[in-house]
Amino acid sequence: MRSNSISEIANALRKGDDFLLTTHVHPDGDGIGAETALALGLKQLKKTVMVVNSDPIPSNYCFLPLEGLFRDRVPKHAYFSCAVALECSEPERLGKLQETFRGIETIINIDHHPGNTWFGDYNYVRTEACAVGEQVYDILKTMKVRIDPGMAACIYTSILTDTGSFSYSNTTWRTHEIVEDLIKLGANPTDIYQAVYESNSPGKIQLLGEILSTLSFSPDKRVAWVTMTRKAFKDTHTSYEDAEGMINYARSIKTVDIAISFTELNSGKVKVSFRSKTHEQDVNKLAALFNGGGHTRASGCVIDDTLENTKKQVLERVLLFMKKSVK
Ligand SMILES: [Mn+2]
Repeated sequence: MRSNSISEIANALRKGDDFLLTTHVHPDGDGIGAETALALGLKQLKKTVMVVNSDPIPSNYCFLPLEGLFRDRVPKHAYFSCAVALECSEPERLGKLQETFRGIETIINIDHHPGNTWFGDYNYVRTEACAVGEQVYDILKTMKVRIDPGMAACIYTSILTDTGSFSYSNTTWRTHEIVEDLIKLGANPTDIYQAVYESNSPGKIQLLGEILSTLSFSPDKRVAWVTMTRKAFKDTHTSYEDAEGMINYARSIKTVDIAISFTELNSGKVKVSFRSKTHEQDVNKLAALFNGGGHTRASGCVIDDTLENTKKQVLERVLLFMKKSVK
């Protein structure tokens, strides 16, 4: 399968009239920034647009110009000629929206994950894009949309969050070239950084304390893991979204090559996230052992077992994996 060209995607978007946009379950900064920027761009082109996500938007992204675009769920008799999935590597990532997508004639799949399953009628998959927000920027430019300050803030947020504030290896000259343009177009780096990273609730920082107190290591200290129990969320009045990024504290330790977080979900299943420091430790392969996926340096899976059993089986496999990866 080949990715459609950017002009083919632009043409498909021009042809559509009634759009449904979404991103993956538990939406992150990239997905929210990308869907909002694209929705505003399509509105400028006089299209009818609705954005519906499977899960709520974390409060630190509510400063974005979301108003009038989002609905909590798809209205019963709503009609859409075209649906766009942003940052979804496979239909399962659509969550509650999966059913609605089945009934829509044209599906456009825009993503940068290497494991994308090409489920769209049109697929724009570019693994070299640092964020889906970068892909949306290119699409809007191709469609000659005027990027206003609100849209610039959305795309900036996508790129800021998906590059770890311009620190991950997906940060390139092109990232900075786009960001230069976004700042010229009205995105404010200080305001956006403060809204995204310095607007924490007291409970979120208490949750961080709870999570860090569970930090554990392999004997050689190359693997570190944290555990997030349902009790920790309950005690601090926080939710799953508040734990986003906390795994990075484990990865930030000098000796650590692979960081893992185990999160007890409300469903009783356990979400396992993997982060690695270098491309030499391909955690996408690790997640694939448990029917998950993602990127080389960030991946995850969900395991239907108790927290204790999940930790035991995952840690056993990870330690084996580390042995194999020693040259
Ligand atoms: Mn992304």
